[in-house]
Amino acid sequence: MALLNFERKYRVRGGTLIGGDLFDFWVGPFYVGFFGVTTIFFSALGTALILWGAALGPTWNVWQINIAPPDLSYGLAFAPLAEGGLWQLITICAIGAFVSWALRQVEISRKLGMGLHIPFAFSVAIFAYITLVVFRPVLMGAWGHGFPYGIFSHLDWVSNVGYQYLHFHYNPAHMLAVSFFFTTTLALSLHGALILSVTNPPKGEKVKTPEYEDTFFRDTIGYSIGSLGIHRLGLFLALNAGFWSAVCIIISGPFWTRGWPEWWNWWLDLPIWR
Ligand code: UQ2
Repeated sequence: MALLNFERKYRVRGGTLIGGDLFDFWVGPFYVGFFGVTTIFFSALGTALILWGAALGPTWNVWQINIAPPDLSYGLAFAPLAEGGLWQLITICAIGAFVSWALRQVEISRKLGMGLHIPFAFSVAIFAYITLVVFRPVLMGAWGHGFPYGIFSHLDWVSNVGYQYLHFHYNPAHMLAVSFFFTTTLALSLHGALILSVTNPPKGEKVKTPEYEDTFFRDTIGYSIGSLGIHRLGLFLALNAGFWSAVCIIISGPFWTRGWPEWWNWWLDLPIWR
C-alpha cells in the first residue's frame, strides 16, 4: 500500500487516550494504538467463539447457524457455554470491539485536530445495539430477552417480538425511527446524485461549482440547504434513526407491555371528549 506523500505530514505523534507512545505507530496504512490492539483482540476472540458456537451444531448452513441467548430461567446469571454462555461472551466481545473502535476513532480525530463527530455518530449505533442486548434484557430481568446471533434466527426474533406487541408499527418511537431511516435514504440519494452529476460534466467542460448545486435546487424547489447544510442534515437524520430505534425497543416491555395499537387510546381518553 503506497503512502500518499501528504499523509506523512498528518501522521503525527500524540492524541492518545491511554498508553502514551506505547502503541502510537502505524502498520502499513493502519494506525494501531492501544485501541487498535483491543479491537483486534475482541474481534478475534468473538469470531472464534462464534465458530465454536456454530461447531456445536446442528448446521453449517450460514443462513441457519444460530447462537441463542440463555433461557429466560437463567435470569441475569451466567449460563453454561452451550446454554447461552457463548452468546454472553460473544456479546461482551462485540461491545469490547465496538467501543474499542470508537475510541480508536477518537484518538485518530485528536491526532488530526478534528472534531469528534465520527466517534459520536458511531456511538449512537453502538448505543442502539447495547440497548437491544444489555439495557432491555437487564430491565426485563433476563439475558434471554437479547436477540439471537444468526441470520434467519434474528429475523424470527424481530418478527416474534413485534407480534408480542400485536402490531409494532403502532409504536410511536418505531414510527419516528422508520421515518428517519427513510428520510436518511432520501437525503443521501439527493446528495449522492447531486455530487455525481456536478462532477460529471460533458467532455471538455469543467466540473461544476457549489453555486450550480444551489441553483439546481433553487430552480426545482425554491430552496437549497447548502453544501455544508446537507451534511449536517444527513448526520441529524441518521443519528435520529438510530436513537429512536433504541427508544422504540427499550419502551417495549419495560415501559409498555400491552399491544401498541392500544397505546393510542390516550387520544380517546382525553378529557376534552367528556
Ligand atoms: C442542497 C445542497 C446540497 C445537496 C442537496 C441539497 C447545495 C451539495 C441534496 C438539496 C437538499 C434539500 C433541499 C433538503 C431536503 C430535505 C430533506 C428533509 C430530505 O441544497 O446544497 O449540497 O447535496
